[in-house]
Amino acid sequence: MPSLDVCLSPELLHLYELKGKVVVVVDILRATSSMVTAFAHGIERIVPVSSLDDCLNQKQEGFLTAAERDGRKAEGFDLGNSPFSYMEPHIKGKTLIMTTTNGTHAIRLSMAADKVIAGAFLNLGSVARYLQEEQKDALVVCAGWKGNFNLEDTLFAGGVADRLAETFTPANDATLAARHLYRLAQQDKIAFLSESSHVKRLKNLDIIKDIEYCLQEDLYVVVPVLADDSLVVLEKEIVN
Ligand code: 3SL
Repeated sequence: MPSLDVCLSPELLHLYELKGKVVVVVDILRATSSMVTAFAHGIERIVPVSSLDDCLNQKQEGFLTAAERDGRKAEGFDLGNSPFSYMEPHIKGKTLIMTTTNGTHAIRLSMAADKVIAGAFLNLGSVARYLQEEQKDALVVCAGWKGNFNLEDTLFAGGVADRLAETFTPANDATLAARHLYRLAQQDKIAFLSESSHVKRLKNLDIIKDIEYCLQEDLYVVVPVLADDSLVVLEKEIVN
């Protein structure tokens, strides 16, 4: 039986072997939720980059760009990191260059894995199906916040563990803990996360609707997969 492991922060990634594994990168609030939303609404390709400068250079080449720092849209870019801005018809068929505080960085750090996919509650079922079909050891990499643990990414890791409980072996205590937390939170994630750091941070920016949206499960059938340096989708149902 393949194993399912959880890396609770990108700072711990040096402890994990990525080769031979499928990595699921998650940044529930909000990078990977926005990516999944963008693909579900027809974006063609997302190139995750680490720095604002890299993103700006691509803007000068004519690409659509998105940049977020500390929860806010960075000045001079087309889009920020609200999933609602990825529901607009004008994104269809476009390539997006994207940089966020933690999410895009975590994707770039995971590139040594056999496969890298982007996960969110919005595509939890698709992620679980993908891992099931791959039948390889899997690792959920939680983007966290500036190297710190966060609760919402851990809950997602627990959701993956819960969906795959019959077919994957938990690799260690992080997987077990994540699943326990997910089962505690499952009925009301919003209440469970009400005291969490990033929820408080985003509430201060008055974006509660983003939080509520990102905590919904199985809204989309989409699996964003890294191919070279870009995310593209394998499975998708475009929302009209
Ligand atoms: O850190 C990130 O990558 C972002 O998702 C953070 S925020 O939700 O846009 O504040």
